[in-house]
Amino acid sequence: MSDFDTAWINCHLATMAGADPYGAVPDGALAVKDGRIAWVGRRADFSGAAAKTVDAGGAWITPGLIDCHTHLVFAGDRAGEFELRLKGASYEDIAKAGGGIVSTVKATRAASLDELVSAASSRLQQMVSEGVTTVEIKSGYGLETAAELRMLEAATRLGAENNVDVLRTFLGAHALPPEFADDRNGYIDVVCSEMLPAAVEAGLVDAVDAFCETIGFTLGEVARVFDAAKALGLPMKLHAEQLSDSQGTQLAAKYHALSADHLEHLSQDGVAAMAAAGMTAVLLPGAFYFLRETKLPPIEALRAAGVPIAIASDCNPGSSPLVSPLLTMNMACTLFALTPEDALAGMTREAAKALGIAGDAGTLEVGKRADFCLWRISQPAELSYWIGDNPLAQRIKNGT
Ligand code: DI6
Ligand code: FE
Repeated sequence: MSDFDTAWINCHLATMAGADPYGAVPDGALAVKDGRIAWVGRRADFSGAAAKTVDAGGAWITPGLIDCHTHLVFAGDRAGEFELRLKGASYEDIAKAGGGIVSTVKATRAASLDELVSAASSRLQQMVSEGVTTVEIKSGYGLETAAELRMLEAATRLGAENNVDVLRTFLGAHALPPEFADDRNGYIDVVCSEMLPAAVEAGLVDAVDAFCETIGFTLGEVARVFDAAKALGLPMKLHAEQLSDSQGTQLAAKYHALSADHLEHLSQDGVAAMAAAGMTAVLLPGAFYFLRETKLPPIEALRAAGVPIAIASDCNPGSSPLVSPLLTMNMACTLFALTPEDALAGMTREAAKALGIAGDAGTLEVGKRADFCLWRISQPAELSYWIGDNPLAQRIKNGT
């Protein structure tokens, strides 16, 4: 009987754990058993028998990348709105004129489950080809029970068909659907007492999110959604302070949400609330870039308060048509001045915290899922450095 199923040698490890930069172990070894990491450390210290030993050819091994905030499932695109914005219309103007999220809702409602899966598959495969092993996918373009369930079913199928862990977030409170234009309360009623319970009943929900914004939902409306989530025992996340300081973060902190996401307009008060509640900040440089924002999230204040900072693609058709985790890391460095080490942590260890799966993923540590990537690079900073290159040599999911 072998101690391990497979061992990787002739590699350097960026474990993203421990005190050293990148948790680096030069000339390391990594072994897996039953889909979990069973040994990690210096090759010189490695002992035990492996059924199979892989010479990694000097590759760097990192944890599998985790994209912790995406709207990957949707139909159609909004390239026309991109053109309008470049002619002077703002994202908010377009939303108020009945375009924006609502126009993707029309396309998504009209799409079948197969169509949703097939449109999202190519986006997911791009992410996987750059080392993604876990992805969060939100609903929120259905905004009626059947279509929200269909989106969440599509997300579930995408995970199974592409060998990726998918976490599904219910985002019924993403935008007000046109048929409820004069009845905001009525829509929140449906979200809380019909859509969310039906999605939970179908086993399709891992967390609940909402869009707290002037063009989204108010603090009171979000609180109703969070009360419903809490009653069902679901963790919460919030799109907060993206376009204005609506103080959604403080509300999310009261509910001990896992994360608040976007945060360009976050105040010092909001930072303190996040720290006190043990929340993770999810920064989305793709949306900042694509909406040509100029107000930066308060990165120094978040760091000083010890708030973990994750980064994600926010892949969606309106504000961030971004399907590249490596470009997301590059943008986090160039636009938000994260270090390459923080960017990699943001797509691994801290992203796991934002999803509540830190016990299981995000670092190379014994006991965690054997999800990792082998890269043809000479130092880990290269992962954030190249623009449009993909040095992935191999992606290992659950040990194979
Ligand atoms: N904020 C965003 O950036 C995405 N959703 C949200 O609440 C954009 C979604 C879209 O424009 O389709
Ligand atoms: Fe988003």
